Amino acid sequence: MTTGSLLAADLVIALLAAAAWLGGGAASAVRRRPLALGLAAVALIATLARAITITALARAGWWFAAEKVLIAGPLSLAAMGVAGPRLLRAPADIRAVAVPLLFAGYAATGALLVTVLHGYPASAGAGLLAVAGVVTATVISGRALGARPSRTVSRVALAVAVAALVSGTGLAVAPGAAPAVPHDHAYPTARIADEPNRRFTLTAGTATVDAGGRDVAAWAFNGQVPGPELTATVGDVLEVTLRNRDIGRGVTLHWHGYDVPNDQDGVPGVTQAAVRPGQEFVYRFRADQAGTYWYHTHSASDVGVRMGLYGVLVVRPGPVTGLDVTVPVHTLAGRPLPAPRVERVEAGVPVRLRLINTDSTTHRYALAGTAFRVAAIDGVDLRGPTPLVDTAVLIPAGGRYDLVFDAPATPVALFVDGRAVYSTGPVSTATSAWPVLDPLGYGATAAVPWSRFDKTFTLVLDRGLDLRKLLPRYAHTVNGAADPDIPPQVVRLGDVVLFTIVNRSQIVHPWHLHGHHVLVLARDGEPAAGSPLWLDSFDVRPGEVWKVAFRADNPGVWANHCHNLAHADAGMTLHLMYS
Ligand SMILES: [Cu+2]
Repeated sequence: MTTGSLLAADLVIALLAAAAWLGGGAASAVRRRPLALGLAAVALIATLARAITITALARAGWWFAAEKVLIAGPLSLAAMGVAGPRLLRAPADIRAVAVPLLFAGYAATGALLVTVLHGYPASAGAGLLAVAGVVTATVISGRALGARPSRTVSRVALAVAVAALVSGTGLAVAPGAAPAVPHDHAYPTARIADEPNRRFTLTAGTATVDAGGRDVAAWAFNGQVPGPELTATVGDVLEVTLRNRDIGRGVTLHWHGYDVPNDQDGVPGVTQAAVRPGQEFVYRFRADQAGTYWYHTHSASDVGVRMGLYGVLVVRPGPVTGLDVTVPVHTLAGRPLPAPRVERVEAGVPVRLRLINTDSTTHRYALAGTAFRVAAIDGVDLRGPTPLVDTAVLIPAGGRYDLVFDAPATPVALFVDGRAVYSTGPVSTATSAWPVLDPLGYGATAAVPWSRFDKTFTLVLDRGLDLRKLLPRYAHTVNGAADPDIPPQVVRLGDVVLFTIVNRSQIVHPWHLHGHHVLVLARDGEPAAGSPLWLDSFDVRPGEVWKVAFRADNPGVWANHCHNLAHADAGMTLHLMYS
């Protein structure tokens, strides 16, 4: 059983236990004896089963189980201790166990709420708040059912409630002594002085574009979705003038995966001010990395990219040989892009398909009709890629895979989530049952260039209630906090930095660090066993633990966030800062 399914199972069992205790309490209050006893038995079994799931989660990693062991554990023990003996005495009047059963129900509910609303790390405040809630609800129920709670119980309830309030709700991590990320300061640009030889102008504006045969409202660069394809050869100096015609939320250009100098990175409020309607901003950088990349707005990025403000950036090492095709996949107004493309290719021609996922969720790609190799991931060539046949690849949000093959005499077709996107003729192959490539075991290994790390950081990805803003929100959190309250990660130039990224939520988080490619060291304790993987976008699935490392060689303030852009907007963004 994976840790992800254990997390889901634990949640279901916790829900079942809480519902059964509460149902048993309610049934006994109205003297439905068999129903009350039956529900109590279910509750007892579910509570015992939780001991198993919590133990297994603790073995998978303390991050997955901390608040369950420290808060749910004691609350469950109290529930069993109070309700169990009274049930075993089999009282003549079943109503006598109503309050103990309800107490157990409140305890189980409190523990569940701590996991769902608070999560990691466990805090004394959250524990006290849960206990205060349980005691208060029990006292109120007792009064309603005519039981007279002792003065001691009432006093204890009051004391715990006061302690919970005094210690803070614990629903957000205090920012502590970490330095703040500078926002909206003056933005000095140290734009490189070299004379550009590749010039582009991108004008952002509202537009009506064709998406799968239907006109839809979009935000577009130069009136098209995707925007113009920007191409360059290694050594070129690019100059891109961004103009905003009428996008009220502002626009910027972020060069996704391209490790440009910090002041060219296009993060509004951090590396530049957003470009407002009527304004412009000029980006200039040297194309020193070959590979497949893309650009997109980072201003109101969730809605901006979804509405169409993105395009392809390809940097080639030299002149094109053979056929070089870019396939940027996107969902615009619910319709898949690009439109299917069919072209004849002579047998023997070398083909490179540059697959780009510009959506916020994972896509599945299957190339049918030929053997192929994955030549590069996230713009970086793989070492010793071997031929693959009838194998699918999963590309995370923001990620890129380059597939290469020599065109066979028979047609080939690329399917994205079962839809043919590119083909050289008719192909009817069912690809849905194909195995999926695990890039951590693909290609030829090489030694990790570092044996020790100057800085280590752990990022625990979760959900939680964020009360810092005027309106409470159910945020996507890192280490229990949401943007802008997540402390920045401070490194020095030259540091070798290790990230441990833990997903204890129920959803995939495609992780994306700006300005650096990270080397994958291990996933779930298993060392990466294939070609070195230098990634800028990787899916951390529920229950997974990734270890990645990089050398801090690009000074500045860098966004470090989930590339499901709705999650990034809802709190899952922090920053890497050079001291
Ligand atoms: Cu996410």
